[in-house]
Amino acid sequence: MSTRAGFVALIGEPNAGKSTLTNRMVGAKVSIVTHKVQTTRARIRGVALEGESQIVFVDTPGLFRPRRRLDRAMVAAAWGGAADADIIVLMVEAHRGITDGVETILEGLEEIGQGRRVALAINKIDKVKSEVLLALSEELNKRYSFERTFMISAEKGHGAKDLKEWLAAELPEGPWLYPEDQIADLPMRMIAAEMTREKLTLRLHQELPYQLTVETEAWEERKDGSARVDQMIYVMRDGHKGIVLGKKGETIKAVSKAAREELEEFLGRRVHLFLQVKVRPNWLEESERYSEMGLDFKDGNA
Ligand SMILES: Nc1nc2c(ncn2[C@@H]2O[C@H](COP(=O)(O)OP(=O)(O)OP(=O)(O)O)[C@@H](O)[C@H]2O)c(=O)[nH]1
Ligand SMILES: [Mg+2]
Repeated sequence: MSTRAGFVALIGEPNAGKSTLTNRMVGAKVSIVTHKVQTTRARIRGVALEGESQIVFVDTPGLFRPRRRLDRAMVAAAWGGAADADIIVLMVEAHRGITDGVETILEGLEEIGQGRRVALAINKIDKVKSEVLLALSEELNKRYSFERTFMISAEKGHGAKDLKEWLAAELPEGPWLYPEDQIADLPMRMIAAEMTREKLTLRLHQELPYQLTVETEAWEERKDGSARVDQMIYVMRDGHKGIVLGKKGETIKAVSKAAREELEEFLGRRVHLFLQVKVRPNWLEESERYSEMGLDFKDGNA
């Protein structure tokens, strides 16, 4: 039997459920998920197996109208992910339908989709009635000629198997791209930083998550089998530092505990996690911050 392998880029508006679907397909949490928009900042590759096929899911940042440098770098990373993929899957939220944002993505697909295979996945079908779904599917297929349409719930799992089997059968024949047991293509220190950023995002109010970034500064393997991990949280203002720390350090303590527990589960061993907060008013304009995130600083040029 011959093997198949290739890249499947998941694109869509912020919050469409791209990371949720990536994790479901991989069967492990490789990409962070929150209820807030613009959670994913760079391309995260998650590796899934289906029969003789290895499907490399490329989870991308949401596509939106970029205003700041970070926005532009994120959007460039998302379209870049689509351009490099064997198959593009556009994810649209069932209950939101064809928003202005979706319209803009459809326009972008006219160019990026040329000569590429593009499928549609209407997500969050658990939130709407079937009549709504059929009408939305028809309307979207009028606007763009998708090769296939899937109705899914990335969170609950409906339709995910169908989509996975289809992708597995459609990828090009060829040897697998990663070892059989690899589930993500992202350095462990970056995965660990993302876990902390997720916990921070879940705890802090709306605007702040965008204003911070997390970097793993040191990773030390200890003789007893545990790891010591030191991370820096960069914020832009003094006031933000206070918010991240919380009253009597309560917030950062809770974040640290939650992130450590997740990291321990992922690694299957003990972790000592140390978090620090630094005010860095200009971090959004520092190229080193972008390379740490896995983004190209130059992509953010206006
Ligand atoms: N009800 C429902 N919620 C979902 C489903 N899929 C994802 N969600 C929720 O939608 C929110 C956003 O999910 P993410 O996976 O982070 O979305 P994303 O597209 O990666 O978002 P960005 O990284 O910001 O671009 C989270 O609260 C998920 O739990 C679904 O099928 N049904
Ligand atoms: Mg995401």
